[in-house]
Amino acid sequence: MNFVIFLFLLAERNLQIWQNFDLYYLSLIFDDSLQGEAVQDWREIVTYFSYPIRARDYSRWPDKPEGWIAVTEKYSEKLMELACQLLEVLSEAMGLEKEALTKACVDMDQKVVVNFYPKCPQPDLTLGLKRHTDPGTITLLLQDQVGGLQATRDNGKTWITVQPVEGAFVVNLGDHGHFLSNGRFKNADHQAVVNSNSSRLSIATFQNPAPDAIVYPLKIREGEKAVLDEPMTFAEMYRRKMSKDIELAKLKKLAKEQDLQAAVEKAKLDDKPIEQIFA
Ligand SMILES: O=C(O)CCC(=O)C(=O)O
Ligand SMILES: [Fe+2]
Repeated sequence: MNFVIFLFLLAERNLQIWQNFDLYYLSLIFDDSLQGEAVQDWREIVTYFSYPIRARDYSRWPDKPEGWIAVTEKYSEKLMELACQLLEVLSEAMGLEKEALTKACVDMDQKVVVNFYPKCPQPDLTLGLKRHTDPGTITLLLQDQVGGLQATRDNGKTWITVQPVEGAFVVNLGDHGHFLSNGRFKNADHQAVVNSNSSRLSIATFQNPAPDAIVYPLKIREGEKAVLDEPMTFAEMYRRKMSKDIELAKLKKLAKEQDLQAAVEKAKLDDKPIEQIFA
């Protein structure tokens, strides 16, 4: 069975798979979804770590439906190979030896996230997944034919829909890839929109460096400034990103509350009944 259909059936039927995940996974989900946000993402996810193999905890992998583990193992292995090949090409494009980027990852981690975006009755009011950049080195995304992924190159002025292509992966560079290339390879902002006609499924495979891998540009060309002030571990880079994102989310929430408060105050002055403000 086609892997996407396989996963799609799982998600569509909302099978026991969700129940097989325990608190450990739930905490990861909450870690990813920025608790400070005023609006939550319109998506459900299943996530697991597939590399390094020694860190796999099969007791936490779902055993239903039959075949899940074997298909998932194969998929993870093939995607690890593909990601390493892509990193070789990118290393060469930077004028470095083929292994430069994979070596900088020390021992590459892989995390697979299955995103399920249910149909949304009012898609204009929400997003399946809010605007973000991926933190890791490179991401390979498989999406079904529904479409909803958008990316921007101009800081959000124009969003481009990434049309699904049957059998093709969307490849995007994460923050780590951006830093290692000294900003030559962009970590494009992206988001996922939802729609009222169909649910949507995508599978993101994140290739990340080991937590203690050092993050710093591998090559700084003449006349360029380093995009980072100092080398740091990937764990530290991730921690800083998360705290910045949480701060931003809190500020957005506050601004929204203040807008609401201002509207209430104004309505009081205009003597408008409160029900009309929220109508
Ligand atoms: O579902 C998509 O199209 C985007 C998923 C994504 O960006 C992510 O999981 O980080
Ligand atoms: Fe992403």
